[in-house]
Amino acid sequence: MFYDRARIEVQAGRGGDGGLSFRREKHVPKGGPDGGDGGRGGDVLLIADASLRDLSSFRAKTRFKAGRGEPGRGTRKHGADGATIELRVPVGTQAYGPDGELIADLDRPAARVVLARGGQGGRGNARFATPVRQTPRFAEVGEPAEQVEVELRLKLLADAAMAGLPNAGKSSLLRRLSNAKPKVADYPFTTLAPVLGTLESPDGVQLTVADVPGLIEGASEGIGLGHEFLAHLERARLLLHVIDCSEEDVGARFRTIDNELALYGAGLDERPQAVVLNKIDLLPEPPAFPLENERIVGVFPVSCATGAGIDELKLALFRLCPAAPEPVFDEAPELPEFLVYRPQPPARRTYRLYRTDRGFRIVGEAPQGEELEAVMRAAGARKGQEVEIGDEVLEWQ
Ligand SMILES: Nc1nc2c(ncn2[C@@H]2O[C@H](COP(=O)(O)OP(=O)(O)OP(=O)(O)O)[C@@H](O)[C@H]2O)c(=O)[nH]1
Ligand SMILES: [Mg+2]
Repeated sequence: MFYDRARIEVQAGRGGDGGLSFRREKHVPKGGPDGGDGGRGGDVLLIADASLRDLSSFRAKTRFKAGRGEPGRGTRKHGADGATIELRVPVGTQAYGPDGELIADLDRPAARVVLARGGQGGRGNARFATPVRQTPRFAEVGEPAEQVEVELRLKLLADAAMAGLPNAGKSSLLRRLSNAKPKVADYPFTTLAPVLGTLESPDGVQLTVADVPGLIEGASEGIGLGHEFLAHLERARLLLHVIDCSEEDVGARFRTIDNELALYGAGLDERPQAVVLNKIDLLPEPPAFPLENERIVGVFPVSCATGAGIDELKLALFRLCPAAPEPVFDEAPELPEFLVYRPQPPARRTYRLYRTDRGFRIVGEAPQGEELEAVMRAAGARKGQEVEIGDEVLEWQ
């Protein structure tokens, strides 16, 4: 099986609390504050890994939780940062947020994005000592962590992708054109999962071509196998529309597929198509293609059985899919910027939360109601502890 979708739940680590501690030395009854800062919570990252083929690694496990920051301790010891989690996904993976919004597009090897950011550690009480406040009996609570549910969708990145009815000879063509060896058989729906092949021109230019399961009428509405895989055509620069020309009415069969591409949307109805008239060995002479259409950038009669027309098609592919230009750096090379979309930065908090020796203190615009409860729960408030908000002191229930 080929897994091109996965739903995962990720949680970053909460920041460690600041330490609340006073120096203890022999013969010194009460030393100054020495609580260190809490460690940062770990992030959850997605990283594009060119060695992965699909998202099957998320079949077994779908929940990921990064490490929390350790609390700060006495003698100004900084708490350790929480462990970050790196989730590896194939190149071409897109991440969608809870409302279906695109969060990130990992469209090249080593692209990385932070899905959930760990909380900052709280400051220890050593940081709050001033000449007038020599014994601060409070320390900052670590920030809560982000948590998000993400849908991962793999959309193959290929220069050209095959489109066509079952049995047209798409897999046979990929075998002829590239190094890939997809299964070929004389029944429809032989290909059940997309296959990528690479072809190389004599001067070393590489192209990737995707073989995608056959499409049938209604594919755009979910009929047959093709629909699930139409997404893999979305990012191809060129469609190789393969037609078995030994059968009747080549034009009608072209239109059936073309119509499904248009109904699917996502720009497939505007994508240039190279029409491949396959199986010419079964005809006395190559047929003419009856349609004129500005999206058709070429018509190629071929036989995957004999190899006729294949070299011409290969040459045309290199012409039709020019290599993407290398990025040019005028000045010092910039650091690569892979991230396309960023998750919203966490809203600036309107308050600060401190731990005191009797409970907690909130300074600034305190949250209310359920939000307050959630914040206090995350901070680890226990029944009976004091929560000081402005001039008010509550007993936590
Ligand atoms: N005579 C002849 N037969 C061909 C040619 N190309 C493919 N075939 C045969 O057509 C049948 C289907 O070929 P496939 O390459 O599996 O077709 P496909 O489009 O990948 O089919 P699906 O994966 O089912 O969508 C096989 O029996 C092939 O041997 C050709 O040029 N001439
Ligand atoms: Mg096939």
